[in-house]
Amino acid sequence: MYKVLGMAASRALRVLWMMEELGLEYEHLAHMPRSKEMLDINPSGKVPALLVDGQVILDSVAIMQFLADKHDDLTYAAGTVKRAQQDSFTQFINDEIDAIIWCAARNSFVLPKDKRVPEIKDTLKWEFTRSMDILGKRLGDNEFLMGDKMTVPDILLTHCGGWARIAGFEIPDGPMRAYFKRMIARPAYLRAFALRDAK
Ligand SMILES: N[C@@H](CCC(=O)N[C@@H](CS)C(=O)NCC(=O)O)C(=O)O
Repeated sequence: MYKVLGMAASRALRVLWMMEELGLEYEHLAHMPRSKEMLDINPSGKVPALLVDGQVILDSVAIMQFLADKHDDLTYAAGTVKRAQQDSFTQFINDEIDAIIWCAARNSFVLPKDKRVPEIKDTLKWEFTRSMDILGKRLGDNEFLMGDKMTVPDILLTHCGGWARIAGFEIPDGPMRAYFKRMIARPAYLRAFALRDAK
């Protein structure tokens, strides 16, 4: 059985949501970042990690894409143009959304106090709005980023949207706000989100 390591109030939520969308059996071990359990399998101590067949996979996007490929769902097949377009969303979201919110978090509470540059947050908010605008244009009238089919970057982006709101970033009114509202109403998301309260 799959084991998902990492507390749900973290990027582990992406993996838990993926498990729920795919209807997979898994065990959730809600370890904290930098806990002994995480440091034992990941020198950075970061979450999430997936244990499968006695092997460790690190990084939420690698885990999500592995599960999608393995179970042939929520993805286009490798080597197709559609898959390249799907991956282009994944890369954009990692570069232009996740990286921005993560930079804000690092400069708020992750880095040692004397290494933080709190003034950077205004620039990050400006960049975030610009990224949302670009994604809104790419989304257009589609239900999902890739059109009618939900894929890995939808989970990545929706997770980032919730994280951004908690971190004080404004989701501009318009297509992206409506998209996030639709996505977080999905039963699989709600089941994964409820794991945030689990011990
Ligand atoms: N790119 C990695 C980032 C993992 C990451 O930074 N996780 C955070 C929690 S969401 C963490 O463990 N932070 C602890 C630290 O930076 O020391 C992924 O997507 O899994």
